[in-house]
Amino acid sequence: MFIQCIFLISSAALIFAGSISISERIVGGQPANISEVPWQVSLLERGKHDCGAVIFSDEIVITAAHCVESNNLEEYSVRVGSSKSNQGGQVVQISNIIRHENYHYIYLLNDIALIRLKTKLQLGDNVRPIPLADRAPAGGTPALVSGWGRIKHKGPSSEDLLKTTVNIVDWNVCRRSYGYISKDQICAAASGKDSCQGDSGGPLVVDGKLVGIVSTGNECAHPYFPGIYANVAVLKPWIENAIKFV
Ligand code: 4AZ
Repeated sequence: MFIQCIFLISSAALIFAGSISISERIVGGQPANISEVPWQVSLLERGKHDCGAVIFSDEIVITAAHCVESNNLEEYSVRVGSSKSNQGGQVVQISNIIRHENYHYIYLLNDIALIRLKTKLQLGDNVRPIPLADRAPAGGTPALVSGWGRIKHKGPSSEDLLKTTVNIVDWNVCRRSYGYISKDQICAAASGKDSCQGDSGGPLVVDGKLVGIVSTGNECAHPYFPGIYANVAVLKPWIENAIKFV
């Protein structure tokens, strides 16, 4: 009886501890000032934050293809230079979108798109392009991800910009988690920390270079499933070519 009691109490404690860690298993973010990640963009759909994006130059931003599936350019605009998703900074209309030709909307392969802005961004401390990575960092490398997405799976999103640090996951390890991922994808994870819905299209950064674009994943901060990002080093030739046409 005593043993059973101890067992019951300890398993209740385990369940309790488990539920705490689940409820804390959010993006695990801290507030960020836009000046810390001045390349961060909010992609607006009909005036409301829908996705992240990244400043490539004063007239081109990069986002996830799954963020711009509509061909109606009028639906989209971008907000730059603000830590808030719903106010401040510069809001600019867009004039063109190119999605990757081999974007696959179910598997989210080649989940990348370029957006040309109607008017040039005024660059400054809060509005800066970020260079593209030439190579994917090794597994274990810490990377910074930021955005206004959900603070946990199926949870609310944040009006204030959040950032968190995740570690690049070795490609083969990530492939084993999911069964299949593609070479144009790179994964990152950390306990209780992840990107989530609404962060898509936003930046994953190592050493001041863009290594990933938030793409997808199974839930958010799931212990067995890393976040999946478009692999910028692999997609760089596509980006550099598509810039000529967007
Ligand atoms: C999404 O649905 C999504 N944990 C984005 C990122 C992640 C999961 C889902 C990564 O847009």
